[in-house]
Amino acid sequence: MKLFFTPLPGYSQRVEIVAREAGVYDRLEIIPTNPFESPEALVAANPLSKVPTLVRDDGVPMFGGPVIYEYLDSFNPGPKLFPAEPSARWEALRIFGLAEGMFDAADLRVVELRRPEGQKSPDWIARYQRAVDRSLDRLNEEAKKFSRFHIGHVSVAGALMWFDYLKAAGRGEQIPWRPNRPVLAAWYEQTIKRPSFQK
Ligand SMILES: N[C@@H](CCC(=O)N[C@@H](CS)C(=O)NCC(=O)O)C(=O)O
Repeated sequence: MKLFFTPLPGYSQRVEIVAREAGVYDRLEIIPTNPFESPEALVAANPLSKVPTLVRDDGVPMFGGPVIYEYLDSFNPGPKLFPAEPSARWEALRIFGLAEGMFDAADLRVVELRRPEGQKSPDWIARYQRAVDRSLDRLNEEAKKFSRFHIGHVSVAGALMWFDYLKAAGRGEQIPWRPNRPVLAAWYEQTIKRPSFQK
């Protein structure tokens, strides 16, 4: 399987985590790609020119993180990240929806911050920032009830990992998510001990 992947942590890192949880990481051929340059091979596979994009062994492209995660999870011999039992599934998808939306808002904020001076929109940067902050507050509440590991948790922890990376990168793009969110912070410290995150 070919994975169009940006070498910078972000969307693609969560694909790696799901692939490791499902035991199929070694089957991925990783193609470092900058989606903003719309390279021919990416656009041929995905007209959206976005990463992540996965091309299956039979040549069929899968568009976007959520579909790729569920496809990779279908190979998972153990407990699935996408549970089959309806109430567990809805709970996982509910958290997944919030975390993916938070990630998208954080990504768009960084994209906006990296635009040339004069083209940046302070209003949009502030709007994305507020969406991220509210989502973090909600996730701190939701984390009180987090139990069996599922796809929503991959998405939440993957986002927090990326926020830590932004801080370490020191480009002024950091999202200080820990203050006043002790439940989320404690859950995160436990979660990243999983081998799929450590690698
Ligand atoms: N939620 C989607 C969003 C994908 C996404 O927006 N990826 C960004 C990563 S920076 C991208 O490829 N942007 C390029 C563009 O929007 O042209 C997913 O997980 O697939």
